Amino acid sequence: MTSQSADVQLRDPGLQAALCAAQRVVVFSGAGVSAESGIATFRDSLIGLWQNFDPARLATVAAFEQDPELVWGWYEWRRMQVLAAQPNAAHLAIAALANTNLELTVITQNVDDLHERAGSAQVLHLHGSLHQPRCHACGEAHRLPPEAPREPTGGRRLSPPICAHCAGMVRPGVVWFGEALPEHSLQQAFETAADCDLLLSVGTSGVVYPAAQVPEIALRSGAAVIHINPQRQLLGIGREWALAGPAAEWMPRLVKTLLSR
Ligand code: BV8
Ligand code: ZN
Repeated sequence: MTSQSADVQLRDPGLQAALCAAQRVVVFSGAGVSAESGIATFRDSLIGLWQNFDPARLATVAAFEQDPELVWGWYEWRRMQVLAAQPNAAHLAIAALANTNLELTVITQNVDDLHERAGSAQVLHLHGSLHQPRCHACGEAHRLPPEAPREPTGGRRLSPPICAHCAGMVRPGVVWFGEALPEHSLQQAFETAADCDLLLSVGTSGVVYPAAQVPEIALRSGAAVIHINPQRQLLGIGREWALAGPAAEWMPRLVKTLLSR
């Protein structure tokens, strides 16, 4: 994205008016916001060792029950990626929005903690977290050792830990396909989307439901929605704009505009 094209896109009068009027802002993020931190997005998270697996098939209860070592190994590989990563300029810009008089809610589909490590507090995680494993049998929270797991032997398989409470298998603390999202978080996400006047949708393909309803709810409630994504995608409802390009370039620009109003 050249800065000239960015300036032209930002000068859109409707977009400028929406940024000027914003008071209740929602940031809704997907895997693309962490792409520039080196975290593979969900649809391309099968790089290297994992090339022959379909994430939607690995991210299920059935896959874990059928092959717990493969699934636990995959999540530990992803958790190691996150531990080795740093928040990027997009995470930092979003965190800076909290230090303004805006009412800000950060809602993420991501299971990493890069928003929190950038300084965003109270992030609504709709799909759980890599850092909150729990027992698959009794639900007891499990504390992972701070050090990285011993390198998976075949670079792929790793035995899940055993629950200290009931000796059941520990599973990743994420929401798998076919599992319900945390009810309170989803309800709060829908309510803030319906009440906001600006929603920034950052780095999501918008294909996973019910989370993908969040920008739709905002648009139908009259909010302005700005999609930040190299792949242009508009829902075609109400007041929306697509800023084509990487989040780490667009978010600092957008936040600078919001802060200099
Ligand atoms: C459920 C955790 C029912 C695990 C994930 C309608 C209504 C309800 C459900 C459904 C429905 N239709 C279908 C369903 C079923 C299903 C679903 O949505 N399937 C899809 C595939 C069609 N939904 C479910 O199963 C949900 N559960 O409905 O339960 C129920 C109810 C009651 C009781 C019991 C059951 C559960 C869904 C949650 C699944 N878990 N994650 C894990 O991470 O392993 S979802 C997974 O995909 C990730 O969390 C991710 O957040 C999510 C969405 O992906 P994105 O974040 O958008 O990432 P993606 O890679 O797709 O796209 C990245 C984007 O970034 C791209 O657009 C790219 O262009 C862009 N990008 C790249 N680089 C950059 C960038 N953008 C900016 N800057 C860059 N540099
Ligand atoms: Zn247990």
